[in-house]
Amino acid sequence: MRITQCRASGSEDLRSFLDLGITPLADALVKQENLDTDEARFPLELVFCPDSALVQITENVPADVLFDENYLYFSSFSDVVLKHSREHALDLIAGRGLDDSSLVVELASNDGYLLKNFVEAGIPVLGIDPSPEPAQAANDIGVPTMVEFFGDDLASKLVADGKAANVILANNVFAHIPDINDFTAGMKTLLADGGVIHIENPYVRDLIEHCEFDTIYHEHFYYHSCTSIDRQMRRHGLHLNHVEYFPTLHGGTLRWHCGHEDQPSERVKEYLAAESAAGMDSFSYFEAFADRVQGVKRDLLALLHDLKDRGKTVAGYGAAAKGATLINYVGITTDLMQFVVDRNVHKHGHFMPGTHQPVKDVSALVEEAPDYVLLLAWNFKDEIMQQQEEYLRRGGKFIVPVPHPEVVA
Ligand code: DWN
Repeated sequence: MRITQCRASGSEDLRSFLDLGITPLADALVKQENLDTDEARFPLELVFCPDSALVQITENVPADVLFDENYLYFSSFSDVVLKHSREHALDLIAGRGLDDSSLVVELASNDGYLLKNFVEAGIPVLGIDPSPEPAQAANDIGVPTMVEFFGDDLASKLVADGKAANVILANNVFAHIPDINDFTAGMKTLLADGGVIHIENPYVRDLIEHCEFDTIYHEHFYYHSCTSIDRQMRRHGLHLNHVEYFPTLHGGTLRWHCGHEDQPSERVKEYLAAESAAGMDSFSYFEAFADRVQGVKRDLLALLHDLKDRGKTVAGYGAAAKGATLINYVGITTDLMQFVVDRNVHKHGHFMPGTHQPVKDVSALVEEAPDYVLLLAWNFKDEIMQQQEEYLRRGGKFIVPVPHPEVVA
């Protein structure tokens, strides 16, 4: 269903600046028995709202379609993410003096990758996640997790049950919720006095400036800036008080610190001023993006066709959601890229959405020795290339697709 109003502000002044076509759901890997079944496809188009300063997709794909039992994303398959999460937890435990009287609640807690660090420190936690598979994996490792969608109703029930949160963690979820106002209201309700909310998401400035268009997919409803976060928090009596930047995480990630109090740090003020100076609160900042995206498509297709014409074989690394957007928008069919590998064993035996490359174990890179590997999970380039020293030693080469396609040995 196409929106006619901004999901955050309600404004009808939505300005389109990128259309990636009608694409399958990026995390909906296809099972063997469904290869001949039509996959659900939805328009993938970005609009900008001057009122909320929020970039968002136009399609509301139902959340229970996006995050059902086929949703196979497990955060624990990245050592970088696990290290980043542990450091985050330890900083919070020390910095906020958390103890056994505290409560840490994570919204979209996935497989317990983050909350497990608090459990190990004896700090009470509660995970909330709508996807049954990762939630079961979290419960299996002792991270109490509810299989629920979060919103203001659930927040009210938790508070009535004595579970106001001293810390609310919302990593890679504040982009994923169709009703951002109900979700934000829920955080306001759930947050104990003096508590802190940490929201972590890729930074829209990196998406634009590094042409990371493949990070656009239907489960990412929003693409946030400090300006959009600041305005969204104020809409619900919350405030953006601090921000941290992690340039290598998911292509560039910000962690926004929010709370009941209005105490912005100097860094928040600097980010808001820099975004205003760059024009990120106006449409002109975004309108030329489509031309650059089409340039990447053109150059990547030319590279892959040249390799095919020269009899070279190509595989993909990372059955990532971003990979699905890239191969479907660019049109990377199985004659250009024969298969994809991934460490996530839950994805093996499935096929990529739309183009149907088989997903294999990472060992296939050495066993089948493709001449080139397209880094679909380019955000983990260093971690992956370090793992694949044997493939590289044997002469294999990697291709990084964005910000512009290039072969890296
Ligand atoms: O918001 C989201 C982002 C944070 O992660 C989720 N909704 C969906 C997901 O997007 P993605 O699938 O593009 O994210 P990743 O984490 O870039 O996907 C990486 C893929 O690569 C995973 O399937 C795991 C795999 N992988 C691997 O095979 N070997 C990852 C690493 C680090 C590796 O060494």
